Amino acid sequence: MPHLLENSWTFWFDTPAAKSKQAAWGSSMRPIYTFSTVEEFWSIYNNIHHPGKLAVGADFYCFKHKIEPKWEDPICANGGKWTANYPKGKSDTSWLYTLLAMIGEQFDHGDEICGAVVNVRGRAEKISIWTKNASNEAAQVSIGKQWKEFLDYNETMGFIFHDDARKLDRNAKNKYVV
Ligand code: MGP
Repeated sequence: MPHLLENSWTFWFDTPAAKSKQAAWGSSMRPIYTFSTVEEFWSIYNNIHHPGKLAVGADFYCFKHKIEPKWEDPICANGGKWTANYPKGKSDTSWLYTLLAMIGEQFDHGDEICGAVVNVRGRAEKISIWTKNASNEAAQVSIGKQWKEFLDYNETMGFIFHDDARKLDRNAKNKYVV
C-alpha cells in the first residue's frame, strides 16, 4: 500500500532559456509533476536535477496542489516568505530537508505553508518557504524557527511580505527575523 501524504504537491519549473526581458514574469513557469504519496515523491525526486545541477536562472518550486507559486494566487496574495541563502552548489541537502519537512507535515503551522522554491542564481542559491497570512506573526515566526532547526541553519533568516516585494521590489525589508 502506498503511503498517502496529508496534502498533494506539485513541482513547478521555470526555465532560464524561456525567460526573456519582454515576457511577463512567470509566463514560462510550468507545473511538471503532482504527487500524493511518499513513493511518488521519491520516484520523482530521484529522477530530477537537484539545485546544484540546475542552470543559472532556474526557479524550481514545490507547492501544495492547486496553489500557484505566484503573488497573484489568492491563497498566496496576503502571504510572505522566509529565505535561506546558500553559496553556489551548497543548497541540495537543505532543499531536500525542506521538501521532507513540508510534505511530512513537520511544521506546527503547516496549514500556513503554500510551498517552497529554490532560485538558482550566478553566485548563490536561495530557498524560500511561502506562507499564507503574513500578518499572523506568531505562525510565521514559528515556521521560521522550526525551519532553521530542521536545516541546522546558523545565520539570520528574514521574512518579507509579498505585498512589500510587489510594491518596493528589492527595497522590501524583512518584517520578521529569526
Ligand atoms: P525573485 O525571482 O523573487 O527575486 O523576483 P530574485 O531571485 O532575487 O531576482 P532575480 O532577478 O535574480 O530573478 C524578481 C522579480 O520577479 C520581482 O521583482 C518581480 O518583478 C518578479 N516576480 C517575482 N515573483 C515571485 C513574482 C510573482 O509572484 N508575481 C509577479 N507578477 N512577479 C514576480
